[in-house]
Amino acid sequence: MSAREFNFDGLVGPSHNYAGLSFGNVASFSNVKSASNPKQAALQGLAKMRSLAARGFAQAVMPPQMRPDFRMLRAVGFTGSDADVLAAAYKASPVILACAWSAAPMWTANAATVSPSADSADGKVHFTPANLNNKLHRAHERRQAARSLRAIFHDAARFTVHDALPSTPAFGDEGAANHTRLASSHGAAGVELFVYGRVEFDATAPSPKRYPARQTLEASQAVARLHRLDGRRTVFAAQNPDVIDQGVFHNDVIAVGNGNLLFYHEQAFLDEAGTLADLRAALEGVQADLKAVRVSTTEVAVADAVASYLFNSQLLSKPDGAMALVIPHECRENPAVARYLEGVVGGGGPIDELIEFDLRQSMRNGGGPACLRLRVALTDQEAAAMHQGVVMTEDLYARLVAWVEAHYRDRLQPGDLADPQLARECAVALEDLARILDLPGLYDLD
Ligand code: SUG
Repeated sequence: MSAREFNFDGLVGPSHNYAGLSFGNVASFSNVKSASNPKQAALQGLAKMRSLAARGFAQAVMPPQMRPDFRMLRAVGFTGSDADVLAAAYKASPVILACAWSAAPMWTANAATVSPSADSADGKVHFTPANLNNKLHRAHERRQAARSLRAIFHDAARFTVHDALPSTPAFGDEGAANHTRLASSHGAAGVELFVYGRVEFDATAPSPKRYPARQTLEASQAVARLHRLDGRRTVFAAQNPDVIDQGVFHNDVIAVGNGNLLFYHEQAFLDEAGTLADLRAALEGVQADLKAVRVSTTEVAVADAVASYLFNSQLLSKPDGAMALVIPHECRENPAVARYLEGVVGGGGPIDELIEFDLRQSMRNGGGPACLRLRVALTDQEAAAMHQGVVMTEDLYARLVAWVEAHYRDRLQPGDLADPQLARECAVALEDLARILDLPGLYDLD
């Protein structure tokens, strides 16, 4: 069946800031409390969307979430008017206040796990919003993530948006950042690879020592069940705990797949040979061959992969069958990675083009090109059935740039998060955005 992969990029929200909230994410910790530029962040993300859409790649936008999350602040005991709540939270716990303001929903690879209709037993596209249990600033994203997905994929005959998994450590789920689909084409039945960092109910399973493993095997298995995947075409692989301890907090920081290609670092998996063998065996069932592009530690050290986000790139299928690799500027600035990439293009391999973007505002919080997008493979009929107001066009791009210019600040520092005026600006901006995207009920404004 003819299908395309839509990339839903997160539109960076007006409260983008550096609060150092993600223990285990090196960039988030290194840039804590530096000043951010939300306007530039949003424009950088929009420039990427526009450019890929102009190249003919199917591109859509995922709206930001309403911040601050007053519901969360009130649930933990801050009372009074909105201004009182902000002042009290700032005084008692600036870090909780920062969590309520976080613009982290911009990294839509963590919004949900998505299985296309070609993979599910009921022929529907399945979405499970990630519960993001591991971090307070992300654990409150699931509500609006489900609401936004249901607004966009409202046709229940074709799409199922599940509730997030139970919010408990056993089911820690980070969405598509730990999930890759391999198939001969976007419309063909494929193999879904779920990568987990720890096993809740097996104390003997290896787990990281320094940084948290955010995804559990139990969560990955639950998502596969919900999505009605075929066990013969589903692979569960353990992430190498040593790389989690080196800052690889999601598998998409060290591996990426597209089509039948898996581009990965030799240290990505706990059992490299076993993972590849499982993928090969599963792919045989759909008459596809695995193409594995393995990067060795001598070519690129894990620290360089983490600093440059080489693997947090997007692999995009082009009409001629080759693939483009979408990378951040940081890849060119890292000597080992730049050297490696010189050999990739023109080397006769499946990747014949590099597309580079300036995403520094996001990168400083540990979010690269692949973090910023949620992949949704859709048949032509499914694409026609989703809400059209989020599809990136030149017209939508122009309207969103004007919207950002009108509503966003170009500098935010920690102290600004106590400012009730900023909260009002964000609310006005998002209400206006809902109109632009033609999604009037997008936000729950009670
Ligand atoms: O969850 N950073 C995000 C980055 C998410 C990247 N996503 C993928 N790899 N798919 C995180 O660690 C930093 C927020 C702060 O520190 O203010 C943050 O949440």
